Amino acid sequence: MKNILVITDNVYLLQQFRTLIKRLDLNVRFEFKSSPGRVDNSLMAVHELSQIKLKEEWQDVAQNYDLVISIHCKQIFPAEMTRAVKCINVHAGLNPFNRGWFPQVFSIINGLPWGVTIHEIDEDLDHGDIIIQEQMELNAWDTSSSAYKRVLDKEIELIEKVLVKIIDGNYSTIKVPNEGNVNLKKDFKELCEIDLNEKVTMKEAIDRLRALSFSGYKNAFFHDIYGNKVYISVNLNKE
Ligand code: 0FX
Repeated sequence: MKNILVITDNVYLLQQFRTLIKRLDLNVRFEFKSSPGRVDNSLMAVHELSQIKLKEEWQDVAQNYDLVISIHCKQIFPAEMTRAVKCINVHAGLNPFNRGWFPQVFSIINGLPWGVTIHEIDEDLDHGDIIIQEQMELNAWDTSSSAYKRVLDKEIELIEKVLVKIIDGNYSTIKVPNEGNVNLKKDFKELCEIDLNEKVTMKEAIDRLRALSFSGYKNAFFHDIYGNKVYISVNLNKE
């Protein structure tokens, strides 16, 4: 029986994935782990998750598992590990466009295509050969939040399409057509600081603010003349 390690730092996706594999009733042993400090301790217990530090434990992983699936694992996979065991990434972006951090945020701003990609993991971020991908629409009324909600279910939909093939090693891939572009956490942080004197079009202003609007997070901010830090987010409503 094959041993598969699923590493995820996203509890919603973990639940959806567990529901899916129960329904598919696969003859496979799954283990679930998360990155240190990424999931609340109480949730770790509820979801029977244990932690893994890939930098320190990658050799054990390579020895003990036939396949590793990252479903929003925040750790970079060590290159040695990706060479020693097949590693697959489920990514909420359309490689090679806006690889890396929060793809929907950057796609709202730069207009590059967005969607879901499931790919083999190589040494570079969101880069390996593509197993399946699907472009998704970004509407003029989307915020980062509304787009993100849609993409999670699309990820599960695509996982369902290819999971058995991936487990059986019976899938084909396509090479990434070019290197595309990569955004890092620091690029997101830079976007958050709004310069009140910057001259932009209304479209650029609205796009920037909706790209940084995500319920539960304080992202975009400016400083008023007294030095107060003021957070800003927007709501958009289609008639
Ligand atoms: O797990 P994830 O959905 O995705 C991130 C990267 O974008 C992705 O490329 C990588 N494969 C994955 C392992 O990590 O990120 P998250 O759960 O931290 O955030 C989900 C959304 O929440 C994000 O798309 C935008 C929003 N958010 C999150 C943070 C932490 C904000 O708007 N502000 C924030 O400070």
